[in-house]
Amino acid sequence: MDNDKTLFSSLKEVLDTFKLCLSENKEVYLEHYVAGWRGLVKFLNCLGSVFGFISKDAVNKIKILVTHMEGENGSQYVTVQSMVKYELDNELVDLTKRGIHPESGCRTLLRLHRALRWLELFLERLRTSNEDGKTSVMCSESYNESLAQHHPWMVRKAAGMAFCVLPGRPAFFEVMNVGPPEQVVAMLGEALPLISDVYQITEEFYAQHNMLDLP
Ligand code: 1Q0
Repeated sequence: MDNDKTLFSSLKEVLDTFKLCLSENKEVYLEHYVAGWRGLVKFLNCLGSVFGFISKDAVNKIKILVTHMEGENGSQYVTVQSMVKYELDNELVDLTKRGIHPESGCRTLLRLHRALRWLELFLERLRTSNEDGKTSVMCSESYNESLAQHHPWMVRKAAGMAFCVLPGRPAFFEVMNVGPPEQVVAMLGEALPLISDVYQITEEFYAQHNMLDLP
């Protein structure tokens, strides 16, 4: 996957993947969740090598989840809900401090889940911004409201520096390859409620199981 240099054709396709995440009874399919993140990482890679440390971490987390999904207990890793139940029932999660399960599916997914909140906040700002809106400001505000609260000082600092070199809104819209700005805004308006649903459902499920602070 590290060597996957194929460019995605449009951000719409990536965001559409998140639509596929929800089953009829509101479970979150890991396969599509992971596919969505893969697509986002490709997008991130298009923005330049300063984001390499972010994309590396995301790729690493995706790989951990895929290893579980393709492993001998893969049938337990179909949805977020089945994964959580399986890992909790079999004591495969470090609940209070880091221990013998540093790569549990639950703690790994939680990191991506928190990043999904950043994505939701960022895309919402992008959607409602005007032509001269600053992507670096939108990005850091969204980060401060979400992921930053879980990151140590060094990571926050490095992230802040990377945000400064984000391209402006017009260049961003272009890389998204969705069409003219009105179309981007419309696409975001359609995609965001679904991303938000996936986020909320995961959040509530993790909360019910007291797992929002996994080490
Ligand atoms: C567009 C700019 C992208 C900015 C992404 C914001 C996220 C910043 C995160 C910085 C984290 C970096 C490195 C490592 C962090 C880990 O310590 C942390 C915790 O893990 P652990 O194992 O140490 O407990 N990891 C995380 O918090 C996971 C972070 C995953 C970030 C995944 C970001 C993938 C980004 C996709 C970009 C999508 C852009 C789409 C926008 C489209 C709009 C045009």
